Amino acid sequence: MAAAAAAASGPAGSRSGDASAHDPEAVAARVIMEATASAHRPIRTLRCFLAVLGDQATGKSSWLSFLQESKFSAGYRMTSSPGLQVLTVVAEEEDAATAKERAAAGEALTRVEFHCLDTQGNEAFFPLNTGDVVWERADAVCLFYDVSVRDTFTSLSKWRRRLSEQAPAANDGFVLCNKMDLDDDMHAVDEEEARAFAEAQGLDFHACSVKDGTGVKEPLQALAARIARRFNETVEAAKAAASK
Ligand SMILES: Nc1nc2c(ncn2[C@@H]2O[C@H](COP(=O)(O)OP(=O)(O)OP(=O)(O)O)[C@@H](O)[C@H]2O)c(=O)[nH]1
Ligand SMILES: [Mg+2]
Repeated sequence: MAAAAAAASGPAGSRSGDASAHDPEAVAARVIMEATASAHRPIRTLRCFLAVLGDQATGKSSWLSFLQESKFSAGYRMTSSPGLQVLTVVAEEEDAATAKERAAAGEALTRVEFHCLDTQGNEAFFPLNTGDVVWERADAVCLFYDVSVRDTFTSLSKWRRRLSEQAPAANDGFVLCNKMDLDDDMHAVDEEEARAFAEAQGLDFHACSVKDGTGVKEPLQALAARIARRFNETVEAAKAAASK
């Protein structure tokens, strides 16, 4: 049965610049270890605070609702203050053979608990109070834009800067281009340009349509896999260092 062996004391998984990242005890302290209810494999849960940022009406809240409820609601209700939504994603392993090997060795399956901060795109609600705990805890960022409104893309540097000022550790994440269901002649941002921007920011690039459900889950799946991989590498490096 499930038994929490260590409560998480803070965000985990995506903080690559953290000096404690190579200290196995510090890493373990940030992880909720569970002797799992699953009959097959123990499950390790990592936690990541993800700030979802972007201009007004780009689809941030719709995306998070879709991930939670698997449905799209066409109405627009403006977000006026940040709200947290928790989504758990199992980190897929590199390939089926590796997964099988790890399962046979009794190694834990990793899942990432994303604490997603749905923010307000409307400038009327800025600046935030400094010391906003939720922003400061961000480990990763999702920069959202609407493919049919160029200004929402050009704003992304501003959103990144705004987050970096409050959460310098939020150096992982992705750019998410939304509303890909709209006709090509409405597309105001070239994908290559957006990919180059994401790369320059050290972020992944994904495109989706929350409206038709295309590409909606992939960004978090990819981020979860990266966080899990980094965690495993950190643990392996610590083990290797300890055995020297
Ligand atoms: N065509 C289309 N419309 C979408 C898509 N995703 C969201 N919308 C619509 O875009 C509008 C804004 O969506 P929201 O999710 O509220 O936008 P937001 O980014 O949370 O906006 P703020 O809370 O003001 O920052 C709504 O009318 C949605 O129905 C999509 O993939 N395609
Ligand atoms: Mg919103």
